[in-house]
Amino acid sequence: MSLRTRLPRGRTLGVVGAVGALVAGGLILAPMVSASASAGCRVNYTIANQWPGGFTANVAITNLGDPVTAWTLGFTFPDAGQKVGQGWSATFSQSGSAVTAKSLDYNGSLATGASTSIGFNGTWTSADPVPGAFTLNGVACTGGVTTSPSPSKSASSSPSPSPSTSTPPPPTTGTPLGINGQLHVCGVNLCNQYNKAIQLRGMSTHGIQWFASCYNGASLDALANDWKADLLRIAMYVQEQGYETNPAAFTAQVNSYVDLAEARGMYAIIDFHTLTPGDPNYNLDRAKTFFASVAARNAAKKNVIYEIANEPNGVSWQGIKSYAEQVIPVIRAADPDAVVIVGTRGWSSLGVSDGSSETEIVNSPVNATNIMYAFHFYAASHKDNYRTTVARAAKLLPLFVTEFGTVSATGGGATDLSSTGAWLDLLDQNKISYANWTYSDANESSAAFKPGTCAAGSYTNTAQLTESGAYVRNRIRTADNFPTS
Ligand code: IDC
Repeated sequence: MSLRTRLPRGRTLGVVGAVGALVAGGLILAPMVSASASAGCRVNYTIANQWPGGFTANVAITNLGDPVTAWTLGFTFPDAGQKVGQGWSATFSQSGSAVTAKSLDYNGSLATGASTSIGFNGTWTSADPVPGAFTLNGVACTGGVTTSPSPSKSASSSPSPSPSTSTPPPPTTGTPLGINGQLHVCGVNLCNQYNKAIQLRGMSTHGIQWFASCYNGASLDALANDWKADLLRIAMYVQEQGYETNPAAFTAQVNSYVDLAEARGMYAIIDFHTLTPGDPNYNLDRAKTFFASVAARNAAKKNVIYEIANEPNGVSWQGIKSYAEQVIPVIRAADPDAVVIVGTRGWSSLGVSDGSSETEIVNSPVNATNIMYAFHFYAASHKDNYRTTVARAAKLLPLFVTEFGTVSATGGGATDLSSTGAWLDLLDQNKISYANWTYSDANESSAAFKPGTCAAGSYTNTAQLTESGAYVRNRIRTADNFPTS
């Protein structure tokens, strides 16, 4: 087994081995040959959250044996009806009731006594007993398996993707970015630097190739201070006179908006706004070039979230997944800790607009950690059957509503504020973050401002708001109350 091949690594085997074995609980079979390793582990398996049909499990692993540079955790569910869905901080696979979780590059090295945390969302038919037969690199975890009681549903207890987290200092400023700092995905939620689930609420730009006059210091002051928004989504179309026509200029424009948002304490979603054609693979090479550049340039910033494909359409989930699994490593290579959002089938409808559902994602999630899935709606077009899907999927997948409209899917027509209210209540209840289409003065009812507002620079004049803008601003500007402890 793998331990044998990984040792020794310039250490005094006997001493470390003996210590490891002793800590493991004393039941020692002395090493048979000098080249064999001491192995041992302790596991704390916590059901952090549960709901009808599913649960979130956190698994803390402590290496009680010799240092390892990669590990595989094994365990067995009490019955084969229990399934691992999306996992984080490890690569999970399952065969029957047997599960394995393999370490990733950044958390494979575990010194003697060191711990790391992984987790996953699972499905079950009823709240089953915890799994057993835990092994680390094939050796039974004799150091004990403890379980923690399930906390209340609202408690946020999932681990950070980074293996060792120290408690950050208290917030230094009152901005959304100042309070929340670097974000990460925790279970099905977006979590802040205190590992607490948060919801971000903000606005999407219109196409930045058309509405550049709407994005400047004054308009973003209004978004941060008058709207009290947490978030600006930067919609960089790829076609329709967008990125493909001048990659360098559009990359620079996006970066300048990231900086404007950061200076005002707001998060920025860099949206690779693919729309027509709908298969993101058409733009795969452009996406790699673009994201390599913006991820390297913005790696040190804490306010950037990457959205790799706006609205895939006319493409299967497998096609989207393949695209994501090629673009995400490009981002991670430059900016390892940023959250990445993946568009979903049927114009980011979780497949519903194609007659499918979230099940295809749950059954075949993108093989990456620290990611979320996009859901979009237009309130006058997408109603109860979409809401039912989101309410169900929110328990299984980390969702981010990176775009929604109060109007029809054309971006025009009458506002439907009753449907919009039902949607935003659902998102609030599930702490699903959102951005509204659009913070612009486009001549269409989805725009927040009346035509001419951007030329006049009158962003804080509420008489300039459209019906949609007035409604969404009222929803967004209510207090966030971001949790810090
Ligand atoms: C719309 C704009 C409209 C523009 C059109 C084509 O509002 O002015 O002419 O795109 O580029 C989406 C897309 C978003 C659409 C929006 C409204 O992500 O690009 O913007 N919409 O149709 N998905 C569903 C609706």
